Amino acid sequence: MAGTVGASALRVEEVRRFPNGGVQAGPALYWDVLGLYRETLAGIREAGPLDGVGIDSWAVDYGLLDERGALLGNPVHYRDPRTDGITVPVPDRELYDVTGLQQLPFNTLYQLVAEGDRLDAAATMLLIPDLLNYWLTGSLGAERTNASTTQLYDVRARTWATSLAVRAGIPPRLLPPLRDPGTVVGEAREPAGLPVIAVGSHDTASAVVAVPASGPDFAYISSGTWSLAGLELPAPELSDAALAANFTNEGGVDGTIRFLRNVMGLWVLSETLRTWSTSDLPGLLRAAAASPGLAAVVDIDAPEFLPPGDMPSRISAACEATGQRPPSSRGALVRCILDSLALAYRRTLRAAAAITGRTFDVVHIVGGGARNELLCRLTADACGVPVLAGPVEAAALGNVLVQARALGEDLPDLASMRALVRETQEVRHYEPSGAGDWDAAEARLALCR
Ligand code: LFR
Repeated sequence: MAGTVGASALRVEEVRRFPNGGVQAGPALYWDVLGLYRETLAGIREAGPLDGVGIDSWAVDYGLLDERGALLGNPVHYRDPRTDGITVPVPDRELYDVTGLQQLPFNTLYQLVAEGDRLDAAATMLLIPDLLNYWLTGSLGAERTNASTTQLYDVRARTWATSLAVRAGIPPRLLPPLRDPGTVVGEAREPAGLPVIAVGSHDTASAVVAVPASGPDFAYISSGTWSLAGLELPAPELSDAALAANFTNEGGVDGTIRFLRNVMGLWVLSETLRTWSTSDLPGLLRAAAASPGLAAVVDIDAPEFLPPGDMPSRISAACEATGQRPPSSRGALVRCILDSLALAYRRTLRAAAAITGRTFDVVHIVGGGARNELLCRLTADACGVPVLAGPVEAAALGNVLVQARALGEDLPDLASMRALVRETQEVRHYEPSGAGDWDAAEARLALCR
């Protein structure tokens, strides 16, 4: 994406798009990281003269480098089952106290433990954006927002949690110096001299920068492959209630905390389309809108929806296991996915508010899911508050806003960045309609848990 930022001006446009997904090769699911690097270089070339470049991506995954800085093996995809059954000799309460992170099987901590003695040959671990930055500039480092997703970062001390790493058997030499979003990583080798800037390199951190909130009482859903649903806090919330509900405290730009939970997201829908070998999303969404609401709901966060595969069969099985009739048409199945997502948003956002003692009077949906009108409408109905949907390209906007500030643009804080997003980007408004008995749907699932 190429972006332009100025007084009353903010724009991003697509320069180059390429597919990115898991590559199953033999027993492991990998990322094609060299392909991503090649496409990144091509994209930078195609964008023409630039003032800077910043990279954000999904979190938790990494490449290992040897002493010379050469890549040791291909980065593994977080949906690979290699962390199944992996544990660390640190009690959950203590782990949470230090890192504030939700337990997800794919946290970097567990992935590194799963590497076993392959770590012996490694000198450095670089998260994906840091790896691409390293290849662009030669500079080694770990951008803080993404480091905070590893479960190896001390969320209060804002340092690597080295003693925790040691107890888990991870050599602290692997953890490179931390860097803040908004600092310069270095100059690209090609095109020579192009400033490479650390942004909120965790895509969710960048997306939340561009949430067009005007007041303090908002909830957000960064909606794409995952739906990251939660609140922005000034400090981590590490209570027993937060731990029990498995909320995460990820580090944001300007020292904020993203108190949220990973909801399984549109991944379940995209895998469904892949299973059906169709790309007719608009047709399926029309059919879903015409199907009866809340006819069947599933716990979309159940672990069986994490790995790639045949989601329609998994959804039917989940309906049967909870005494509900499985959806009998494609439209009804898509409706079940969207109803279940909206129900999970409601559950998650209400829990976030209850645990923190805060309230929200609006839910912002940013990312690709903001385009999904049915999902936005259902979210407003489920949560009982208005939904403001957009911008779709929130992560790219948050990325360029932080770059622009680093390059001298007058955007002193998140509030000024968000005001610029409000002024320049399209946002759609959905009022709750009162449709659907969401309490009953929630009770139906709770009874079966
Ligand atoms: C979203 C995201 C989530 C993270 C997941 C895996 O793209 O970055 O925030 O939990 O991907 O890295």
